[in-house]
Amino acid sequence: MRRVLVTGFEPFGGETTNPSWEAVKSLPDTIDGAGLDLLQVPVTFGVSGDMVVARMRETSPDIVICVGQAAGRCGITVERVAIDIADSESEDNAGLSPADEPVVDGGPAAYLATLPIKDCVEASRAAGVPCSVSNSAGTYVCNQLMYRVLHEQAVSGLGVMGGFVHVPLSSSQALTRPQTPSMSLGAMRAGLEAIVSTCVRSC
Ligand code: PCA
Repeated sequence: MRRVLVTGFEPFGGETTNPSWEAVKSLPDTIDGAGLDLLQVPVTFGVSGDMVVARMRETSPDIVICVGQAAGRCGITVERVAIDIADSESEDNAGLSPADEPVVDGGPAAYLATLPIKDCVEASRAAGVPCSVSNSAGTYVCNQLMYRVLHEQAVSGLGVMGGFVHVPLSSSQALTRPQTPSMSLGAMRAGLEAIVSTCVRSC
């Protein structure tokens, strides 16, 4: 049985929920015969990467898909690349705000997602959920986590696919922010399910 590790984040930046975890925790136990392991991680540089890498070493998932919130984006976005930079003026949940630091000392400048990103986008669209490729996961905690996952897969040789998916704010987060793009948790879940299914079928 294929194993898929899917992660979501705790709330940050003054929000009381994070739609990445709300959507991830609603995924089924299995998709297309693959077993899902769902993990919530903190919005902290270092610790979030350490937690996911530890889980990968424990359970050897074939596929790792990390999910995070990207306020301001209109649809689901499948990230193409993670860069070896941690840089943020806003603090993470532990009060860290690194400037121009490497995610992994001496690591390559970037890793490309090993998920079939275009097929994932098409699958989400076919499920009726707006989705596109993003060419930057930023330089905050999400980029750091994507980089750590791809670095671990590259150096350990374990696992087949890794990548990162950003979701917009949920409709409930945007209720009083009418100018802010949002999506229902049900649509996010449907898009993520289509993405996981695509990865499992091409693994
Ligand atoms: N989004 C942030 C970190 C946690 C999350 O959900 C990001 O895009 O870096």
